[in-house]
Amino acid sequence: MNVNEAKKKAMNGLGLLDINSGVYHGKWMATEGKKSIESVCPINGQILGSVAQGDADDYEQVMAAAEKAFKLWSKVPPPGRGEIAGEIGAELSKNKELLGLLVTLEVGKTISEGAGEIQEAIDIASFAAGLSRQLYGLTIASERPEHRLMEQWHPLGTIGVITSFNFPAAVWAWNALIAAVVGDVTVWKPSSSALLTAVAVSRIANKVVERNGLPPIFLLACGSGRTVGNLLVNDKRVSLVSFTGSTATGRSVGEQTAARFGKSILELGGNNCAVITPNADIDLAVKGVAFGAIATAGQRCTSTRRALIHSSIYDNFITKLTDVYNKVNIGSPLDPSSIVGPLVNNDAVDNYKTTIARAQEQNGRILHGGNVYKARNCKSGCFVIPTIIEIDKQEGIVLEETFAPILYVMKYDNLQDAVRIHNSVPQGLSSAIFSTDIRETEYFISNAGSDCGIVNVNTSTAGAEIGGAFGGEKETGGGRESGSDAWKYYARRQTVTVNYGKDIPLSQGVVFPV
Ligand code: UN1
Repeated sequence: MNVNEAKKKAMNGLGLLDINSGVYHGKWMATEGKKSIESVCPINGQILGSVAQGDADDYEQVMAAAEKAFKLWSKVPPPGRGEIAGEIGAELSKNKELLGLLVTLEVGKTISEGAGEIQEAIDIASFAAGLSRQLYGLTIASERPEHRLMEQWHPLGTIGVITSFNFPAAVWAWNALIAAVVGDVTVWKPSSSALLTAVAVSRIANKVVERNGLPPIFLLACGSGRTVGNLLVNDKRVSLVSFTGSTATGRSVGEQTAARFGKSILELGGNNCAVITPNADIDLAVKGVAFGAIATAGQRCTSTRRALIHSSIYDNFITKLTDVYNKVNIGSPLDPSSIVGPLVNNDAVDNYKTTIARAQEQNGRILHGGNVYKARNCKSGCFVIPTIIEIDKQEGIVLEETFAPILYVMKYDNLQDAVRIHNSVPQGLSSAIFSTDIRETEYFISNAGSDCGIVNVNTSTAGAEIGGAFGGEKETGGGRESGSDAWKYYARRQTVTVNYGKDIPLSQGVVFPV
């Protein structure tokens, strides 16, 4: 399939137009007179369509609708909310192929990864549906006679969800569907590089809401970070801001939200490392590292950016890894044989080049790649060759996250050293150890081991399942989303004490004789 055919199929199938409304507040904002942003296909630079942007007035309308919707939605019993999440999952399933194709066209993921992205949203929908019947609180033993102590979880209100281009549907679903079953409403500000996907997903979710006669609980506010983004972050009506993006922007989102005593979930940069010990199943480790470093052209928060390899197996591992890199097909992600699609835009290509130049200045030796790539029938110039750079010292550019397929490889001699190097970066999202020795793997997942929010044994740093809590430590921001009990971030905990006796005994033995 070429871009034109795919564009026709996805845009027609999903009912997308040349100019689409990017604001939903119970109805779709009229597009006339609004500034619109073009969605550019990173495969060949073709314009896919445009999305009209909201301004400060549109934002106000969205917020007013959100506040009204919350009053009604929070009264719906959670299992009823779960049914809506389930129905959205079913609608996403029906449109999985088309939505996946749109993701491929808009951000350049392979067909398989585009479909996987939508599957991730479908999975979270069924998780949220089940969760809606499991929003448990505790009952705690009271120290006072005839007293009951317990905790319950109430919805927060309006949640701002600011997402990045690289998971343009799944990360919305992680936040919006979990928040919805908790009883919240969400205002989504998607990345300007993935606006059509946001519009398509929002339409599907809102059709379900509308046909059930419910108020608008999934609001959309496409607009620039400077207007809509800033308004959301600084708005006291927004109880929680969930932000996915760079550490630099996330730092300021966190500070501004905290300054108004708002809550935030920050999913920021990763600098994920795989440790390969002498006891590793080398072929499995090679596959795990290659997938982590190359998939999504290295544009996942969880992409493998560093590999620490024991010196006794280093040469063998590198030979096998470069063999895999040599066989990897770079080209249009619409072609099922391509494993590496384009980077999202030309800025990303510039970052790739600058990072490689800086690594070389630091005596990094290129073992594979190092250059942009001219893919057949692809005119965008966004294609790059997955790159392996050997380094001796972890410093400078290696401490930074570059959203590109660049893997730094290093040697180590003992596992304690490897863990020290592994942890000596500012970020703390995902990590992996490849070893068949239980002592090594248990050490790595112990408190003395990886300091990341996610740790993997014999599998890649990338590709987390939705059932676990997703997020990381240090400059990754500390937030948790998706599975496990991450729903608690979207709720306010209330401790309840009930006295059912005829006296009023005080805690801590305090006497108050009145
Ligand atoms: C991200 O890159 O922001 O674990 C999310 C993974 C995906 C999610 C990544 N399930 O790679």
